[in-house]
Amino acid sequence: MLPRAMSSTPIADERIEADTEDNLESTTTEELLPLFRRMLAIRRMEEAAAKAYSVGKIGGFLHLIIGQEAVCTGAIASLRPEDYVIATYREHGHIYAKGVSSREILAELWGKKTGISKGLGGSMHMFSKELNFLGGHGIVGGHVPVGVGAAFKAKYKGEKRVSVVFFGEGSSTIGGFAEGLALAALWKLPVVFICENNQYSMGTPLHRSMAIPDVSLRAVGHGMARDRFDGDDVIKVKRRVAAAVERARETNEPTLIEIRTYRFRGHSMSDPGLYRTREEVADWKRGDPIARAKRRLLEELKVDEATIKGIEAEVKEEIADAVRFADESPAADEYRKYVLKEEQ
Ligand SMILES: Cc1ncc(C[n+]2csc(CCOP(=O)(O)OP(=O)(O)O)c2C)c(N)n1
Repeated sequence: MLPRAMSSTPIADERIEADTEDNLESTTTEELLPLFRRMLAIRRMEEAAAKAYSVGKIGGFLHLIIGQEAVCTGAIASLRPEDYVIATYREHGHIYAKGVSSREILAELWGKKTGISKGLGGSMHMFSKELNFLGGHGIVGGHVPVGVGAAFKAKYKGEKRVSVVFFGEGSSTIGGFAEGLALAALWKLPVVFICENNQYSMGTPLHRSMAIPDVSLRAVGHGMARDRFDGDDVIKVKRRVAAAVERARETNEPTLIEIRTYRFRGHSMSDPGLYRTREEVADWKRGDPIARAKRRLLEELKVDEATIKGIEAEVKEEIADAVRFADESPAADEYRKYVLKEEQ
């Protein structure tokens, strides 16, 4: 048997340079301000959800994306409304970035009739046919071929639509991921695979589940374009994903992108996160994508404090209103029957 070190021989494929350097993309206030607002709304919405969960307003599982907001916000900002997005159970930010309101998202979490899946899907199963959001999936990696299927349909019908598939690094060791990549490359489908590498699959770090902990290298065996970079700058995410989206739209070439990020909270609400140190978490928090965008707005783009404060107040009100809406909406009938055990 080969010694371990020999099996990780560097693999040459530099069609697209892998990059973890801190090279900021230039931007404007007009571009960054709305993205800052969107990221902040996602964070405040999920903080409201965590609070509601702790007092029993939300049942089942709840996986938050706090810390990772720049990935879904930047990536989805590079899309057209007709493009498809499919994601995992950590999808509240993705569906918000696709255009579903915080009211409909929180109402769904609360199990209310007014939720985006009529209160029947809950945290892991949010869908929007109108906005081309294909879920919300609880089976790790199982949704990857579904996203590839959407791209197949788009190409078959000559629609010039792109399908963007989000997944965690844990998906990249799953059969559906391998099959999805293989078919997308073979059939030249307009897909962008986005791995949100938040360093842990539940409590397992990547190097304990993959011999080569560089997810983007999985593209090489399929002759597929790839990219790899840090996901704390929303503008960088938007630009780099936009390049892959354009390639998919114009040439039907798929791309695998690995974006390095970090979740500040546990895997789900029941995870105390004992597998990582406080120092590690604190270190990643220094790269908080929202604080970073705010600093860029204030220091580099010279946006005045009052404008930022105005946006923060607006977001606070949006989420307070969404919480009120969710509180006051009627429970889904099935929820009342099976969970609350009410007589109908
Ligand atoms: C096929 C399958 N196996 C196991 C699980 C249990 N499970 C739920 S989330 C998770 C970790 C996935 O980690 P990753 O893909 O990195 O995504 P993250 O949660 O970090 O966003 C596991 C193993 C599952 N839902 N589906």
